Amino acid sequence: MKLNNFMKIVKIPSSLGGLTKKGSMKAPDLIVEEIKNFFLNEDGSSAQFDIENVDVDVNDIEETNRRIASKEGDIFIGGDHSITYPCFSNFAKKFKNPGLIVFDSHPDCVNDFKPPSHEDYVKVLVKEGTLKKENVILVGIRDWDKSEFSFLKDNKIKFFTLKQLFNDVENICDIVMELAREFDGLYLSLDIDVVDPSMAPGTGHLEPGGLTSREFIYFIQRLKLLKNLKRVDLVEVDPDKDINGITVRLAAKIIAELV
Ligand SMILES: [Mn+2]
Repeated sequence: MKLNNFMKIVKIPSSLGGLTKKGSMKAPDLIVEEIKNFFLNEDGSSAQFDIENVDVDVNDIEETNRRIASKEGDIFIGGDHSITYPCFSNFAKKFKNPGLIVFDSHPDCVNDFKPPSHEDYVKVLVKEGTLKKENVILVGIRDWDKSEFSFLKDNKIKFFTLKQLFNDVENICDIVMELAREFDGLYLSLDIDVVDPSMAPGTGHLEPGGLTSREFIYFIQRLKLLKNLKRVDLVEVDPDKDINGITVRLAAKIIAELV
């Protein structure tokens, strides 16, 4: 992923796909500010960031999605998880066999609203054929409804629940990386709610029993070594619900560790 220590961050201050919660639109500015408070990361690296902003039309999600899809960049900071829909759609056009790894406590396959909300974007990407069902890997699942469970099973979508991850993080990371090598372009989508709410309280849905922040960082520090990793997004930080800025700081550290 390393691009001569120079990375382009695109801020997407949109909660348009967030259904009830609207705080995530405040996250990109705060996270980008916080990145400046890190010096070298744990590998002794740091990056120069070029920062762009998507102009969000609060009355028009489709127009906003078009603007998101027209942006090129390395790291996209949301915003709610629906931003992955236009980001990945644009990304997928550049590769023969694009793949998506998602860290999230939810599968995001509830409905198939168009344009998708933050609860459906995975299902919509698969159903419309932008994302091959065998090219998506979901990590950290621990809350799903019946229809999502059937959708994953019927389509043989690969997923790793927190139950599977428990005490086996290193091995699961090996498996995920092995699977990801098949893709010519890898997109990594990070929903902060994969982390336990005790360590990331600033998010829309507090799902108990999540990854520790250390386990999440472990995955990031390994996945960034994949040469085919071309784009990352980080979503669902809600500063309105945060406590002492812990979640914003964790999000900023995750980005610092990607370098
Ligand atoms: Mn989620």
